[in-house]
Amino acid sequence: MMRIRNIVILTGAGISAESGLATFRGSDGLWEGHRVEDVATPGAFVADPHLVHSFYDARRAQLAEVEPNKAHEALARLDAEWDGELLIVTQNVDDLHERAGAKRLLHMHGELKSGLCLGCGERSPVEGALLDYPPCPHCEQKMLRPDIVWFGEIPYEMERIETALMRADLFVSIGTSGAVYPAAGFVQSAKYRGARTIELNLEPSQGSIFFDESRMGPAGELVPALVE
Ligand code: BV8
Repeated sequence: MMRIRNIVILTGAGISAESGLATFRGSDGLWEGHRVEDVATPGAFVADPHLVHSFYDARRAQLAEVEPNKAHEALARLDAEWDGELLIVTQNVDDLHERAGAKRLLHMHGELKSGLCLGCGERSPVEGALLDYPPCPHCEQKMLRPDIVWFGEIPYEMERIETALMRADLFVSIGTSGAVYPAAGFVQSAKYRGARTIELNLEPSQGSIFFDESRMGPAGELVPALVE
């Protein structure tokens, strides 16, 4: 058995499902209420900023009503105890990983609790609604947009992710459908480097064929079992 030193973990909406946050493509999917084109593209924001702010303001407000689940807590324990390299790359924009205590964490698609100023380009923490048009703390202009990576926009920290994937001995994908790139391609990069690849999901993802092992079931059970 190859010695495992460096781990990359990719998480998607499925890891937050048991906390009560809707996934995107399930029957209760977030996109159900809104067509993707309506809310998660720069064009949508230009066309109807009120709709897009309302969509993200509602999701930001919901964070106060949910808690991290056993899967988030297990990853935070791994983060605290693992003496090799570890990077948790989340596609999620919720704050459940950090609230569970994860430190070596990266939000590649941005965060609900962050705003991006269209005036000065600076990011800043956001707690309340952006529909109230709060002033940017850096430049005072009232031009904050959700700090979310929309379709057609470049995900955050891609170089850092690619470097971690090139060094990984183990790649674990948790609760993602494998529908969105470049995240859906990470398993192939890890495999190319010779990493062991494991998928934990409720059902096979679109990239299941690339994984050495697929374990089907709820993240709240599978992730603690993997970490223990
Ligand atoms: C980019 C915003 C260039 C935040 C999101 C044609 C072919 C290939 C690619 C493209 C193409 N046309 C366009 C593209 C590129 C495009 C893309 O991939 N489109 C897709 C639709 C084809 N990608 C982009 O535009 C990206 N940018 O490519 O830039 C570039 C790239 C690299 C370097 C330089 C330049 C930007 C994509 C980001 C879009 N933003 N979200 C928000 O609003 O929340 S995407 C959104 O969907 C999420 O953020 C998430 O990342 C993504 C996937 O969702 P999942 O997390 O997987 O959730 P989903 O509901 O789909 O699945 C949940 C899974 O969990 C299911 O499998 C389910 O079975 C499982 N599950 C449920 N419950 C549980 C569970 N598992 C375990 N336990 C449970 N209890």
